[in-house]
Formats: sequence, structure tokens, C-alpha cells
Amino acid sequence: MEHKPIELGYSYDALEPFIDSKTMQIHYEKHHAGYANKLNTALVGHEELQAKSVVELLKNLNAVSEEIREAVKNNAGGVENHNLFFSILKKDVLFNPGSDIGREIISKFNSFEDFKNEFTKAATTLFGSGWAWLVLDGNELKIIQTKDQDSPINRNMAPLLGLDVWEHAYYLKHQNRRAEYVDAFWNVINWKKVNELFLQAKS
Ligand code: MN3
Repeated sequence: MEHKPIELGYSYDALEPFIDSKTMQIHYEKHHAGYANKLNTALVGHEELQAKSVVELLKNLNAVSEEIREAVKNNAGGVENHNLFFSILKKDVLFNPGSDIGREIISKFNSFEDFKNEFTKAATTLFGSGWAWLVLDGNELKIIQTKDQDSPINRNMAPLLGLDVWEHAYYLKHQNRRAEYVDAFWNVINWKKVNELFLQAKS
């Protein structure tokens, strides 16, 4: 199969003013598409891998021959991480404490505020390029960081919420002020989608 970025399903300016239109456009058209293109290039001549989805590739990197394993890890990770990220962004969807994910978050982290603080800390303290995640690990919610384009899927965890903290995700609008970007992120989380991902991961 030819790997492609996920359909956005919303316009580049849909997340203004929290995530600006220009950043969205470059992030989606250049960065996200770049990972898909590089993954397709890496898989040329590897027919047995071409039928696999990015998730299947990431779950079993040992099945990928060593010469292209690093490229597949980075670029399949890049595709999947961005697919997740772009699919959980929407304005005006509030956190619902009565939803399944809402109740689980409060049960695990004591309160939404405590969860928010812990996730924010993971996102702001990650050194260099990478991601902050809320994942389901077995039956347990966890907040984790990954470096570069490493995916929680590599570690057999199901990503529910992810924040890209590579500079390309915020530099045009926020320059070096990552904390400002992380703060803005809380206004564009599609909690309905996160709840769906949680229910899927549990079943
Ligand atoms: Mn990115």
C-alpha cells in the first residue's frame, strides 16, 4: 500500500487562534507528508512489508530487515504519531468528567487539574524533539514521553492523546516558547475522539 497522511477533516484555520493556519499547513503538507513519502521510499523492494499498515510495521519492527529498520521506525512512527495527533484536534469540545475516559483520568490522576499538570510537565520538560502522550498500557493510563518519532505502539502501548513538541509544531507562532504552545493545546483537544480511542483500546 502507499502510505499517506490521514485526511484532516477540517481546514487549516479551524484551530485558530490556538494553533495557527500557517503552522497547520506546513506541518500537514510538508512534515506529515514527508514521513509518508520517506516510508514509501524505504519500503521499495520490500514487497512483504508493503501490504502492512503503519501500526503493523511498528508493532513488529523485528520483522523489518535491519538495513531499513531505522528508517521504518522513524517514518512509520512519524506517520502514525501525526495521524493520531491531527485526529484528536478540535475546538470547543470540553473535557467531560462523566465520560469513560473522564472517569478513568480522574480515578488515576485524582483530578483533571492534576492530570493536566502532569501532562504539561511531560511536554515541557522533554529535551529536544519528541512527544508527550497519554497512553493505555495494559489496563493502566500512563503519561509518557517519546523521543524523535518513537511511537508508544513500539512499546505495545495504545496512544490516546499525543502532543507533538518538535519545534516545527510551534516555532512559527511561539518561537522558542514551548510552554505557551502546550498551554494553547488544552483548548483544541477533541475529548470525544480521545474517549473513542480509549474505548477501542480497552476492547
Ligand atoms: Mn510534527
